[in-house]
Amino acid sequence: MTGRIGFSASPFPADGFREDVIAGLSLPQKTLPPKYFYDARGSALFAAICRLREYYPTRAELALTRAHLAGIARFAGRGGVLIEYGSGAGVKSRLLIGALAPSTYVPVDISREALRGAAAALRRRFPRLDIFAVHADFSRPLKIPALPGRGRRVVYFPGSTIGNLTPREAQAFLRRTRAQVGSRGAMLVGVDLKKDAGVLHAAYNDAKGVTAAFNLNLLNRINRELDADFRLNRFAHYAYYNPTLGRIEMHLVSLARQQARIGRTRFEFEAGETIHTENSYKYSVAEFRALAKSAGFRGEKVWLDARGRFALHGLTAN
Ligand code: AVI
Repeated sequence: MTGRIGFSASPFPADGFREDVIAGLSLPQKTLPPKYFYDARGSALFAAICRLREYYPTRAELALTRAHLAGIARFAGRGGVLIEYGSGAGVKSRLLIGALAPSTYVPVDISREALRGAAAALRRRFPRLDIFAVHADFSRPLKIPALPGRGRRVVYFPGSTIGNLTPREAQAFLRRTRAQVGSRGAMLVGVDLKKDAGVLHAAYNDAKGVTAAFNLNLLNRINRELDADFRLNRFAHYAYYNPTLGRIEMHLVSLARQQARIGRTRFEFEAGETIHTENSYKYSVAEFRALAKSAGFRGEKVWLDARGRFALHGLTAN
């Protein structure tokens, strides 16, 4: 029997790009939300980051998934409903689907194109699998429509994207996920571990300048989509590890005193002033378990890669 394929769109808040950018640049510490990195060029640059020698998280997570696949499948169980936050286009998703043999696979992503592409590719690889793609922004409260599949719900959230939320946002996000999977459900979440600051610094300051291009592309996108006039050669990429807060901070530094216009709104920049574009929190196993506990999950299992750089947490309802 061939699997069914479905597509649903959760009601999207009106496109808030302009409002978010203007609100963020009006704060005392100018800020831009990292979710806007991912236009077509930003997504291509992020894919290039994942292949960089210095950017270890992608390889480390894939290696640990391969090494511990049988244990991960035992924890998550077979034949249930696998919900992935992300399009499911990657090798890790295929490994997991192969090992868990879910009755239904539900990729949730903000990009319609990424979802359609991934669903078509998965359909070829797993012809019997029911795929129910949901076009939605999972960083906001999410209503997944009644699912056709039966069985335990397991949410898969790889890539340490949870690290791009503040701990408070991550707690709220985990709480919503806990409600979504129910009392019998589980979550598999990829989390980057705390480590030597030099290794972290190199991962976000690569020699080829791909991360710099990724960061600056945000201004490019604002120029293109919001009728703005940022001069990209007057801003520079700046990323460092903040040990007190346990996070990489990415900024764009203004190289001169200057103005930029977005539509009719003008913004002033002092020389050396920064726009804070991203946080990437790093958690020890104990820190992340404490966060998960505060959101109603129990950290039941954890798998690490051989070099102890990255963790996949297996959480169950508390
Ligand atoms: C998507 N996210 C987990 C990446 C990270 O490492 O925080 C985004 C990124 N930013 C710069 N390099 C990669």
